[in-house]
Amino acid sequence: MKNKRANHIDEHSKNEQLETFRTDDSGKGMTTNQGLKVSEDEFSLKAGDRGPTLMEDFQFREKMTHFDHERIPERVVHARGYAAHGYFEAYQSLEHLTKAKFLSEKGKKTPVFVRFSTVVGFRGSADTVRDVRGFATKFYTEEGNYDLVGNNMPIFFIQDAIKFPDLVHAIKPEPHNEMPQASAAHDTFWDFVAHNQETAHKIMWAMSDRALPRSYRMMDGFSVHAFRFVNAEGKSHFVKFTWKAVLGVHSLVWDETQKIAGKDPDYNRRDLYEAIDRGDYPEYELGIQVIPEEDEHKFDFDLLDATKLWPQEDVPMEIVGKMTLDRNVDNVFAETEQVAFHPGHVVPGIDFSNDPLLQGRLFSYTDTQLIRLGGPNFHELPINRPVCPFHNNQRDGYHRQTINKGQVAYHRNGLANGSPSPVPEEEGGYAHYQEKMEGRKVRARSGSFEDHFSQARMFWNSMSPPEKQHIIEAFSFELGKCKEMVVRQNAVDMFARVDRVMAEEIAGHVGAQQPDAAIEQVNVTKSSAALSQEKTIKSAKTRKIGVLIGEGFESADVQVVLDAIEAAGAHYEVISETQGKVAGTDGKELAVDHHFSTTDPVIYDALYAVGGPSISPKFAKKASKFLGEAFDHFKPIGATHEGMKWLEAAQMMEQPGIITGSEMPAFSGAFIDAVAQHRFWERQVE
Ligand code: HDE
Repeated sequence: MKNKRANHIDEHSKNEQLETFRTDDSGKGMTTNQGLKVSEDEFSLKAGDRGPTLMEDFQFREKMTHFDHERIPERVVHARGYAAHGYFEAYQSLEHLTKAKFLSEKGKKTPVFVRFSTVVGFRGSADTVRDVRGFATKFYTEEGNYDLVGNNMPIFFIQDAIKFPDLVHAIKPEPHNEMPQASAAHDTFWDFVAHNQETAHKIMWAMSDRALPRSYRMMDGFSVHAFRFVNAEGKSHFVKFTWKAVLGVHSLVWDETQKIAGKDPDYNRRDLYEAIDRGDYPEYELGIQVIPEEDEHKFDFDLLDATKLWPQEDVPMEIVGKMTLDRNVDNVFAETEQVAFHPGHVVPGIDFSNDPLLQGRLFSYTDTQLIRLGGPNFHELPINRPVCPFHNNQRDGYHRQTINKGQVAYHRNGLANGSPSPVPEEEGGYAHYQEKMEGRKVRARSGSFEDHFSQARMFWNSMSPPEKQHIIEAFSFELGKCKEMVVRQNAVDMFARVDRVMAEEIAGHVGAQQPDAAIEQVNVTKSSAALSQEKTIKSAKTRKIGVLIGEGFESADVQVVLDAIEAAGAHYEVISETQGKVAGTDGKELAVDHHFSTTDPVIYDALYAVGGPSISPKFAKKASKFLGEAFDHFKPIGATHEGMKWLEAAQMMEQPGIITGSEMPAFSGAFIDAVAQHRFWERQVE
């Protein structure tokens, strides 16, 4: 126990390590990269003030050369990402399952760095596109870095890594015209889907609301693959990991996401940055699902098949810790862009399964860092350095920073007394789990990987009616964007195996034939409660409310509502005709955050319409437009005073999620409750 404490790494240790690399230029004199003081930085060195620039201008050359080399290749997938620092705290010891020290002690804290991302879009693409989200966590443990490189959906498109380049080529913009950006809604992707039907389950998720997260703070993360836990006795269990967002899982609506992509393409990164900045630290609990090795074949799916999840009804989830993200990066390039994740970065007690998708990833991630980060020393970059010491005989290469002392750089040696020397397993050396292997060398798929539709149907069965409707609308959009009718038809026929009625409706929307009567819908009645977002955690905490307000508002009432918003942990922005200040009945002023054109209803979770006695017709028109859009996106709307008149005129009263009234605090309480509900799907929207 004592020994463990001695090794304890608290959440500040990574921060302290990074501190040596951070630099603050404010108040400093300017120098070149060689430390030479610079006396002038606006003009290049010329022969005469109207003459040609001189070759000897080393200052110009250094500055321009550095600029010319400022870009590195973007990630081939997950190019657009955003990250934050934080820590993980174990709720209990998992020593009975794993040797991993960061999971060995209740209350133990480990620093982490998490990068969220979209998959398909280029680095400058919009945040709110329909896509899977990356959720990659680097734990800086005392035994070395452990990377949990997951997604916000628990399964994947394909079963074998050798198909990954095909999948990505199909979904990326088409090569002949480089369109469309950050979207699966085109022919090559759906052609790939229909010809690779193992994609069925993942497509159901990708067409669902999970692909449109309201916030990185409001989505779960999944390891996707089965890994192994190995304990000190050498006993192995299969394990899947899940990050459960403490704020619950919430999504935007499709129309809204497209508008946000124009109004604020940085929507999700801004949300994360601002939340951390104001102390609303995102939190995720870590869930594990564990299957003893001897039960490997007891399920109606193969544990090694990454297109299958482990239903919680069959394999319960245990919550074992919590991650808190409490610090924004100081520099996006140095940290977020240069971080290098790898599912093969493991610690003793965590090992791999034979999932053929995972096995292929174990090759790909180092390879990709070599091209992206320009050489084999990317582990020395500040963000990638382990917090524990590292020693081996690797030397040289691009951008080497370590200055290794001594003449010896080989193992086994006598001149350096055999050091650095391998560490025995009992002393923490990593030893691979000794799985018994047998079989023929084959290029083949196991028969146990061949059921592509049962879990796709289970997912459909688990959806609430509005969620099902969203899936149908998503398919109709995506297939409707395909130019080739054969591509639409093949997809319709494929998904008739998941649900015939669903496929028929989609066919109707996209002008395809009804699926052939011979196509059989898979016979599965099972559902799993955890798959629907309907019953997720609901809270007004951290929600953003737009307050539409004009001169002469009822100060006392408005203050009650604003106080209630803050008391609920939510936030508001004041929107009025002009920026500056707006004054209420008692002369009290509110600072105006936005006039109508610097913001948009799609940016808010809810609107509170107050108005004012002397607002202009233009104000009323704009406010009504805001309310109409929020209404169409099923958002909570609260209205008091003049605000109610706008709702009356637009015939929006008496609908679910529309809260009106002038009695305080009855109104403010009901409004906050509505904000917590997120959306009112039962609302009648034309
Ligand atoms: Fe990745 N993936 N991937 N992936 N992946 C990359 O590595 C790859 C897969 C995931 O924020 C790349 O550094 C293959 C599944 C995340 O930096 C690359 C296969 C899951 C991130 C790569 C997969 C993921 C990546 C590109 C099929 C969820 C972003 C840049 C066998 C469990 C990490 C990079 C970050 C990034 C390869 C499938 C998650 C090319 C070959 C399944 C979150 O190496």
